[in-house]
Amino acid sequence: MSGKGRRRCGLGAEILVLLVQADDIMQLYHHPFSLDSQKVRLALEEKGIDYTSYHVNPLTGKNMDAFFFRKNPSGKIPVLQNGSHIIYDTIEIIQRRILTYSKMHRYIERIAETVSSGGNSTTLSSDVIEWTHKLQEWDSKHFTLFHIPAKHRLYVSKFLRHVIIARMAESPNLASDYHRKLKEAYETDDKMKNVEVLIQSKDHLVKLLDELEVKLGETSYLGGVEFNLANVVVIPVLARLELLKLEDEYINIRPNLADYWVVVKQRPSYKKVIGRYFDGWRKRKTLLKTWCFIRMRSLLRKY
Ligand SMILES: N[C@@H](CCC(=O)N[C@@H](CS)C(=O)NCC(=O)O)C(=O)O
Repeated sequence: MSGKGRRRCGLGAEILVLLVQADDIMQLYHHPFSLDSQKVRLALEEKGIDYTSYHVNPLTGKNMDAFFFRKNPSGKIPVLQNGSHIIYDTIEIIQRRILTYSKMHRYIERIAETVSSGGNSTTLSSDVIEWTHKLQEWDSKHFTLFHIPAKHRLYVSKFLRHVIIARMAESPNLASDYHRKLKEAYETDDKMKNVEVLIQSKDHLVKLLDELEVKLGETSYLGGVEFNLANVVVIPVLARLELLKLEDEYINIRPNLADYWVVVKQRPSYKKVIGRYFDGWRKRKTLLKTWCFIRMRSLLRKY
């Protein structure tokens, strides 16, 4: 689903919505560029959970808009809103939603045997919890930034600083949050000068991938012989490596991981959440759209 819009879901989730949600459908603020957004969307797609989708592009500074900042003063995505309840911790979003869904699914199964969820597990396995935490600890942000040409990285970072200052002027009541964000932007620029940050992030990644390689030698998917939700936190990491053209260095040298990557890319959830933006020629189109926006706004000084 692109932009704003509501997705129809399978029979299981639809009955779930009718039974459970007399209140609002969840709203997800996310973007295809964001690794954590991809994790959450893959989980929602795999479980057939209905939600309203809003794109918030962090590269064009949309996450700095006051309406979004009021929801999440860290300006980070994804953010899940259910009525007045706002969750912005990725682990909590995945685990909380899965738990709620699974619990309700068991309830529905008791009263209507015909309902099927499209998933294979109704309990949250220890693999999901373990790997969600493990991969969440990996510093994907600095790793990604280190692999973007400095010229482009600095251009975007300067643009974003202007955006923060412009939004701060419009909403002085949020000044302290915007100040924190500005400080964070300068700190990120400083970290890019420290190669030790890259080395640490690389070492951490290699350790995780080595561990995955062993696990995938035991079962076809992480955590079992069938696809389960532990895998939704792995897929975006592999997609990020491919996007950065690092698949030979990190994926293809590990045979089990390479086979796994070919298989999971066939899943409809992958195609919907990642493939439609980044596979083949689409990658160029997706990146170019954002790049042109930033260039134009910078040239016109319209932040
Ligand atoms: N709240 C999240 C953090 C999510 C996060 O770091 N999001 C990134 C994209 S994957 C983001 O929004 N970056 C934009 C920014 O920091 O301005 C968590 O659970 O750790």
